[in-house]
Order: sequence, then structure tokens, then C-alpha cells
Amino acid sequence: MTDDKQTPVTVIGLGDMGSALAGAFLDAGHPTTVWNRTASRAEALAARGATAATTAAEAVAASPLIVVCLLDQGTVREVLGPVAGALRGRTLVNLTNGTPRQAREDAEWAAEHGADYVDGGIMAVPPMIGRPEAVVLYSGSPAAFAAHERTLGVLGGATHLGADPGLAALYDLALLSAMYGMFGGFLHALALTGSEKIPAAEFTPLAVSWLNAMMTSLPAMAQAVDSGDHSAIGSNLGMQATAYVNLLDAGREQGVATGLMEPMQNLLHRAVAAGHGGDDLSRLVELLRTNP
Ligand code: FVH
Repeated sequence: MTDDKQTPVTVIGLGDMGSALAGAFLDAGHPTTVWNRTASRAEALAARGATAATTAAEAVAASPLIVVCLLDQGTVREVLGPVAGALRGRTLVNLTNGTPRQAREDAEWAAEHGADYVDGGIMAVPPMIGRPEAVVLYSGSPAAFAAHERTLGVLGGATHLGADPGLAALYDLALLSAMYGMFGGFLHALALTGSEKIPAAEFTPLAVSWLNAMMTSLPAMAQAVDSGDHSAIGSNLGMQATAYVNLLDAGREQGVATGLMEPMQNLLHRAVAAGHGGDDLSRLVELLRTNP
């Protein structure tokens, strides 16, 4: 079926995210069928006009476009395995978090059952769904994506990364890695300042402006990684490895666990020991790629 504002959509999985996805399809006027293991989670959506299927098979049969958002990939197979035959001729869009390998295996599995497969990574939290700030990354069948691009666009900005179904998961997990690195550092910072009874709300504006300033160095760092030229401009690894010791010592002195921060120290010291003390932080990517 070509794309159309009224393309019927089935959403399987009505957790926090699946419910938000189904709500966005309903708000955009799509006939929406929903199914969830715990049936009561469909009630609010049914009150808004969704059709609550009583079985996963019924849900799959209801629409040409099947959007799945379950806890993990094991759950996806558990739910879809028994109804695989019903997927033939339909497009399966899997927005469940998973690895590139899992996405590629799911695409093969879907093809074996005659379904087009598009994998997706949701770069948003549930309240953002349907709003312009939500981004959903897709990869897999270009034809299936093109056919349903406008429908999928109601969830948020839709970006197709390529025909390789593993790409969306790769980008998704890379972006989450960057996010958790930032959150981990911030939580450590709050524990450190909190050890001196400094209110988190008092410290946080400084953290926000510092992190925003540091964010501006990412494109240059990316360029260094791509070019292999890691020449430092003012903040070499030798200096950073020395200063980093204070960061860990202060944690221990203030009674703050240093476990979140120690891996970076190990990397810094490995880089210096390997003779890269004069280089920029970007050099560490090479060490990460050759994890001993
Ligand atoms: N919520 C978020 O902020 C993030 C944003 C980015 C994308 N993630 C991923 O989205 C997937 C679903 O996440 P969620 O937030 O909807 O998760 P829950 O609210 O915990 O809902 C889980 C759903 O999975 C169903 N489920 C779990 N186990 C089974 C099973 N064995 N058989 C059938 N269904 C199962 C669960 O059903 P129920 O417990 O209500 O019966 C929910 O529908 C996830 O990959 C995130 O990483 C969300």
C-alpha cells in the first residue's frame, strides 16, 4: 500500500513508549489497532478510538503496517514467532531497542516470512512522541520506508539511514552511549558536590553551561578521528592523565565511589604509556577500538 494519511496501523506493545506511538497515530487520524499482553493497557487507547485486538494474530491481520515496540528483541520473537505466517505482504517496523546483529537477524527472519522489514531507534522519551523534537532513526528496506514515510513521520522526524537493517540500532546505541557517558559524569559530579552539602540545583546551571561549551568541541574531535591527526591544541593527554588523578583522589577523600570515572583514567594512562601523551583526547577512540 502506498503512503496515505489514513494508512491503517497496528501497534504491538503498549508500554510507555508503545502507548505513546499508538496515541500519535490516533491523533493523526490513522485507523489504529493495538495489542498488548496485559490487555488493560489498551483500554485508554480504545477510549480514544483504537481497536483493541484480542490476539496478536488479529492485530497483525488488521493492518499493512505493523509497528512493534516491546521490552526487548527476545520478547519480539516470543510475540511474533507464533503469528509469523500472518506477516506475509506486510511491513514490520520494529522500534524495540536492540543490537545491529539482532536487527539484521530480524530482517532475515521477516524476509523468510514474506514481510518487509524496517528497524528503528527512537531518540525520544514517550512525552516527546508526535512532537517535532522527537527523532526516529530507521534502516532496512528503502522501498518499505518510502511507502510508509509519511505515516511514520507522525511519530517525529523520520530519518532513514540506509538499506542495512543494522544501522538504526548502531546509531541508536552510539547515541545512547554518548548520553549515558554524560549522565554518568553528571551524577558523579552531583555526588561530589553533594558531599559538601551543595544543593544539586545550585551546581547544575554551571554544569549545563560547561557541558554546552564542551559540546562545541565534538565536531573537531570527529574530524581528528576521521583524519587520524590527533595533534593536541592546548589540552594534551599527558596533562589530562595527571589532572584526572585528582578527580579520583577527591572522590575517595569525599566518600564518593569512583567506579563510574575509573575507566577513563585507565584509557588516559594507556594512551600516555603508548607514547601518545602529546595527543588530543580524540586519540582514545583508537584505544577503544583495540580493547586488550
Ligand atoms: N521509554 C523510553 O524512554 C525509551 C525511549 C527509547 C526507546 N525505548 C525502547 O522502547 C521499547 C519499549 O519501551 P517502553 O518504555 O514502552 O517499556 P515498558 O513500558 O517497560 O513496556 C514493555 C512492553 O513490553 C511488553 N512485554 C514485556 N515482556 C513481555 C512478554 N514476555 N510478552 C509480551 N509482552 C511483553 C510489555 O507488556 P505488559 O508487561 O504490559 O504485558 C509492554 O508492552 C524498549 O525496547 C525500550 O528500550 C523506550
